[in-house]
Amino acid sequence: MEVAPGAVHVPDWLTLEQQRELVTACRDWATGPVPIRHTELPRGGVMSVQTVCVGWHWQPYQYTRIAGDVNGLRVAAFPDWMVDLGRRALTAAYGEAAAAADYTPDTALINFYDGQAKMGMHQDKDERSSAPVVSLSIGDTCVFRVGNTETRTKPYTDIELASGDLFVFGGPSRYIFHGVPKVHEGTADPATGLTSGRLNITMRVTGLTG
Ligand code: MD3
Ligand code: FE
Repeated sequence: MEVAPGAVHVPDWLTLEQQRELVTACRDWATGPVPIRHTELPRGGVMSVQTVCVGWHWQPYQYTRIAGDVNGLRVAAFPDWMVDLGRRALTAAYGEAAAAADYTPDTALINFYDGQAKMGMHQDKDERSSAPVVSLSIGDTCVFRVGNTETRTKPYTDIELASGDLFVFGGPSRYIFHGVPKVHEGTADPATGLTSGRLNITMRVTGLTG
């Protein structure tokens, strides 16, 4: 379902088994080499969401290989199977005509939301590539706010993102304002391997080398 030009929602895309495998992989990443943490914002304050990165480490407003704001260690490598998953996600959202083989994500931001966590309206502009962003949701259902490219306020559309849902943001929607105003606590199916909270994995192309 196309929510805005280039913004395609594919509900229930991941099987339960894929969700369980992703939860296991994310648990491993969350415990090292660079553990999951509440990202500190440059103007003071910390995000309510907890984030761990793979491939490149994100901190506002840059990507590095080394997590200078956490423990100074290099983040885990971006696995080949995730490149593959990203390509299959692109095809699922945009169809066979999408040049999915040319899509090579090199970083994933893994966000964990407890029942109180939120993400304010923002644009993702730290990547030096305008390639699409692939988002996968596991666990609790949330309200996801899809805005516009001009302002962080109205008009926006609220949709629910549930466990197994895929969302791809490309083309004119790549620089859209978006956020997560609410997580519906306790809605996760324990069969996903997550007994509470919400996991969101976004794959991106940093446009960086080295
Ligand atoms: C639209 N994450 O990590 S996923 C983020 O659920 C982020 O954790 C949210 O926003 C989450 O930056 C939303 C959907 C999403 C992710 C990245 C986007 C939508 C996007 C980048 C550009 C446009
Ligand atoms: Fe974002």
